[in-house]
Amino acid sequence: MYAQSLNAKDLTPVAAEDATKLAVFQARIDAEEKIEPNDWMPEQYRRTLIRQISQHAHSEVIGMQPEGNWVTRAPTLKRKAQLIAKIQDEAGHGLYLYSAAETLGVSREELYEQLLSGRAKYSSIFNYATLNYADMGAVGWLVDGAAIMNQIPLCRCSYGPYARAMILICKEESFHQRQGYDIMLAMCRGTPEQRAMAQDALNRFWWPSLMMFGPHDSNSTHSELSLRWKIKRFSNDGLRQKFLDATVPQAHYLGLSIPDPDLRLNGATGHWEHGPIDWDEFARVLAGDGPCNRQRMKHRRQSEADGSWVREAAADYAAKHRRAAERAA
Ligand code: BYC
Repeated sequence: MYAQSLNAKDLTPVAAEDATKLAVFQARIDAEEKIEPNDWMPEQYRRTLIRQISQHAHSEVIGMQPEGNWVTRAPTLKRKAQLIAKIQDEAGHGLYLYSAAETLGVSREELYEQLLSGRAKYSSIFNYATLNYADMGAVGWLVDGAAIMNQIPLCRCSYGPYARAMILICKEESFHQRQGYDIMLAMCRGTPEQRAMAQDALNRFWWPSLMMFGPHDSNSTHSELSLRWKIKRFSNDGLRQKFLDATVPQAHYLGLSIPDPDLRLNGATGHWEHGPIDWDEFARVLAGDGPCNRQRMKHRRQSEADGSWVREAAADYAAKHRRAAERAA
């Protein structure tokens, strides 16, 4: 079962919160204080964070796959080393984020189970195929570019462990974005064939990158509460706009054209405006029917199974040392 339509939301009803505690909590948020694991927090705040942080962690883990596809075929030693470093960073981001989620009282095993059973979501973008090496450029430039736009404000998230994890993650994402743009630049300065590959990669990754920011604000179920609690600092559309304004000039500098006939600069506002996003495609990908959903989950489950002997050996080794320490005590 590969659908992401079923998700790992905790559906047990949330009991009414104590009004006084809620008011004190909101005052702390409004005063920009960080909420820490042992502080009182509304149950809905805890659940929202577990949902968002774990989806984010799963995205980092699944996000290694489209790039892993190109490690052996990256054109030079430098490009291979960069790609391996980037993939390794993403594994690290996943681990930081699972740790941040654990501070909210959920176990890592539970979160893994939600991903492997298909109940948890991960970012829609990782269900698209990486068909040629220029896709490594487009992923770095656009996907990591969109990720940074979304994640820099998360460094100011009201929940301390998530906000602190995001600081290192954003620094590394910034390197990822630059290496992606560097690939695009090299290809756009290369042969006509390389230039065509870069344009093709942009054509395929443009719209899925805009979708990464989530549904329009009018259809975003969680934004209102997440903004009030300063989990999110900007709305989905607000961040999509920032991404558009930053990225369109970068595409022009590369000499590439954005695959959107309705794209226009609004002279009055100074902002770029995009054409309609295909939300049916977004819904299909979230429902498990994107180009690579099945492959991504199959691969993830296989890796989990292949690695089980390592986990068992590590657990046995830890138990042996625990027993030895108990005997010596
Ligand atoms: N894909 O009410 P909304 C990365 C879901 S970057 C799948 O607006 P929210 C990386 C949403 O979960 C990518 N699902 O939700 C980069 C909700 O469903 P549920 C990861 C999506 O949470 C490079 C429903 O739609 N980044 O890791 O307020 C290399 C309604 O949406 C998507 C993060 O996770 C989507 N694109 O806002 C490697 C950043 N968009 O849960 C790795 C942290 C929406 O009700 N996350 N949905 O079933 C966030 O900032 C927010 O969760 C979002 C969505 C802006 C993504």
